[in-house]
Amino acid sequence: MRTQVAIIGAGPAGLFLGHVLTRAGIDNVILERRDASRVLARIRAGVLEAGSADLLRKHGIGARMDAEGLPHDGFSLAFGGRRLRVDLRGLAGASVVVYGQTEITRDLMEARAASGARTVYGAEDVAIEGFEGDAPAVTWREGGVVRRIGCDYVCACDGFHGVGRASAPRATLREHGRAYPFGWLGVLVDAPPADHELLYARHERGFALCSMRSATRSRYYVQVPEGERAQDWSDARFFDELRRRLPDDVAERVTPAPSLEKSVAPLRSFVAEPMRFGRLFLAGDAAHIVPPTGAKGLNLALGDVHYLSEALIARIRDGDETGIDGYSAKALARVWRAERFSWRMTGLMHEFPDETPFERRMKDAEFAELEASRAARAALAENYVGAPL
Ligand code: FAS
Ligand code: PHB
Repeated sequence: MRTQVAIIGAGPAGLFLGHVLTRAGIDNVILERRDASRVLARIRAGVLEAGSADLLRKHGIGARMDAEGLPHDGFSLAFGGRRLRVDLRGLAGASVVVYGQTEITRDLMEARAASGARTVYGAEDVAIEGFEGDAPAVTWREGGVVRRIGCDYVCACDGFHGVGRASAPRATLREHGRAYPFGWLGVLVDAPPADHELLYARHERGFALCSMRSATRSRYYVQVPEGERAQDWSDARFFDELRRRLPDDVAERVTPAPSLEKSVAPLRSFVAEPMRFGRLFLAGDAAHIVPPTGAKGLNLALGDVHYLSEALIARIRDGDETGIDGYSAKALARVWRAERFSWRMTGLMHEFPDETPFERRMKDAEFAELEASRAARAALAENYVGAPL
């Protein structure tokens, strides 16, 4: 078998890349380890930057987002009994769209099925070969049979634990990052949100986040110690802890309901450099991870795909190599800016077990700075709505 671009991973990065390449007439095959229902069952990101929403519209995949997504002009921070609204529209001239990653994945899966482009679900033991030469190939096991597909380029959109970064030459690959001593326990419930906008709350018991998926479906998170297991948390225990961390008026508006999904996400900051190794490219979580406090993970993945798809189209269609030669540096510039913002928001809003009294006072002072300075709030707003592509 042969294709022009082999894509590993059918999460949002892989599906969006396949979508854009197919619309450009470039043949591509996606190889996904899990089945489609497992991919759709994951509850992940909820906030789209304005630039990401524009990307989806530009590539004809934004109709349901525009019909069902919730535009948000701001969000709030709660801190030591005080509350501060960050006016995104007024401070940064842009909004964000609340539209679940699951829905984007569903829209992309439907578009791909309609296009007839090939996706192999249940592809086991995917391996990449020859990417340092000019004839790369990908192999996998399907129904016990080893398959092989030759290609011109391989794009690893296979997440943090994927085979793409693991295949990169150790002598070239540089990895940076840290794990945080806590995670996020998240629940999804069919109940109206506690508020019409998102609320990020810092409390001495730990961080909490009130988010949503629609006017009737809410998404809540509480910070939990690393290693915590979702099965150790009943719904009642979760909502009791959530309410203890929220301002009283918000806590009263939280409507407990049976959890449709409950999971713990470990938090880490991570960047792999470079994002290109010969004819192998990394995109999305395969190359970088941010703590979800800044709502950047999915948006970075879509931004990588924007740069990578433009580069591959220019190379394959016009023989122009400047895009693929510049992909890694261009994507990483945006990645590092989001990494810093996500790391800073995580530091400000979470309780760290080994925090000193001085560090706590520095956080109090940073919140006071946000209250006192429009410029400080504008800088936060600019980062939250996202850097221009
Ligand atoms: P993904 O991990 O989504 O997709 C990679 C795909 O590759 C998967 O389908 C996987 O099955 C497949 N794959 C892996 N290895 C493979 C192999 N060897 N062969 C074939 N296929 C393989 N971001 C936010 O903004 N807000 C959040 O609240 C948030 N919560 C998150 C919670 C969790 C538990 C995780 C892990 C991430 C969360 N993120 C969040 C970040 C998340 O949204 C990612 O940024 C987003 O899924 C990135 O998309 P992809 O790069 O496509 O990676
Ligand atoms: C979500 O709704 O899942 C969500 C929203 C904002 C974040 C993280 C997660 O920063």
